[in-house]
Amino acid sequence: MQTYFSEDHRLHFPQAELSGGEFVTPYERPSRVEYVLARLREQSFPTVTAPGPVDMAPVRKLIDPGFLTFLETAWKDWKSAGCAGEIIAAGMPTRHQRTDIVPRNIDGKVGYYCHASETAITGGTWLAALSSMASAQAATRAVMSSARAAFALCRPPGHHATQDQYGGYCFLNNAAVAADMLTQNGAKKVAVLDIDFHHGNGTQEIFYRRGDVLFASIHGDPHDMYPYYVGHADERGQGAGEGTNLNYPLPPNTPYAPWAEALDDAIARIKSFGAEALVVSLGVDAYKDDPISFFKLDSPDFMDCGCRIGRMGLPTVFVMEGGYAIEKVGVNTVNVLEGFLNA
Ligand code: 5XA
Ligand code: ZN
Repeated sequence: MQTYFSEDHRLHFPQAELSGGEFVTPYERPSRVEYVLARLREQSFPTVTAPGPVDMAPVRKLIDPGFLTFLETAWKDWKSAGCAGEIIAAGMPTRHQRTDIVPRNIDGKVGYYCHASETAITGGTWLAALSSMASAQAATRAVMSSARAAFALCRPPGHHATQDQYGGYCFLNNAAVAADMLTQNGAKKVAVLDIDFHHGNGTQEIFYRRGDVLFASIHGDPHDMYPYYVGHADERGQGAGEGTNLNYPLPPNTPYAPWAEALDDAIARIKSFGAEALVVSLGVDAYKDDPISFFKLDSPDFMDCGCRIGRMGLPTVFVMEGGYAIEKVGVNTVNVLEGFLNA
C-alpha cells in the first residue's frame, strides 16, 4: 500500500491552542507525521510518495467559494488589519443572529467561517491545507487506477471542516473530497467510515442530503464531547440521503468490545448499502492514552479493526485524521493498515 504525503504539512504549526482556558502547544502538531513515517519504515511499507499539485476542481465542487477565498486571504487581511498574533476566532454567530451576511471586517469573517476557536490559522495554513488535500487526492487517484488501497497521510486533518467552516484542527475536508472523487469516477455508491474518536461533523454535513455516499461515524457521545452540537444517533440524513447517515455515539471509557460491535454494525450497513468503494477517516485518538479523548482502545485493537475493514474487500482510501498520544500515533495508525492488508 502506497502512502502519499507532503512535506508542506509543516507550514501549519500554530504556536497556540486554546484548551481549558489556557494557551497550550497544539495537540495537532507536525511531529505526529514523523511518528507515522517512522513506523511505516519500520514495518517495511513501500516508499512514501509526494502527491503533486492539488486539483482545485473537485474541491470547488463541494466547498463554498467564499470560504475558499477566506482561507486563502485570511492571513493577509489579518496582518493588514494590524493584528499581531495568529488568527483565533473571538466570536461566532449564535442562535437568533444573522448568518446570511458575511461581515466585511476580517475579525467578523474569522468568526463567521469558524466553528471552534481552538484552531488557529497562521501564514502557512492555507498551503498546508492544500498539500494535505493533494495527498488525499493522490491516494484516491491511485485507488481509482486500481490499487486495492492507498494511504493519505494528511495533515492538517479534515473531517470537521464543512462546506463553509473550519475548526477542530480541520480546514478542508480531505475525506469528503476523496469520496466525491470516487463517485465522479463511476462508483455509484461510496461509503465513508469515520473511526476517529470525534464525530466527523464536516463529512456528515457535506453528504447529509446525498443518497450516493453513506457516512458512518463511531465517536465520543456529543453530550460529553466535541463537536457537542452534532453527532447524535437520530441524525439519519435527509431527502435523498435519508437513512445514509449513521452515527454511533459511545460513552466515556468505552473499551474495544462495544466499539467493535459498532464497527461491525457499520460494516454490515455499508455492505447492504452496496458501497463500491470506501474512504476511511483514520483517526487513532480512540486510543486509551490519548490526551483529549475518552475511549479505551489499545494498540492491538487497531490491528483487529483494520482486519475487519479489510474483510469488506472494498477498494479503500485511508485518510489520516486525529490521534495525539504522540509516541503511539505511528504504531496505532500503521496497525490499522497492517490489519487491513492481512485480513
Ligand atoms: O478528530 N478531531 C480531533 O481530533 C480534534 C478535536 C478538537 C477538540 N477541541
Ligand atoms: Zn479526533
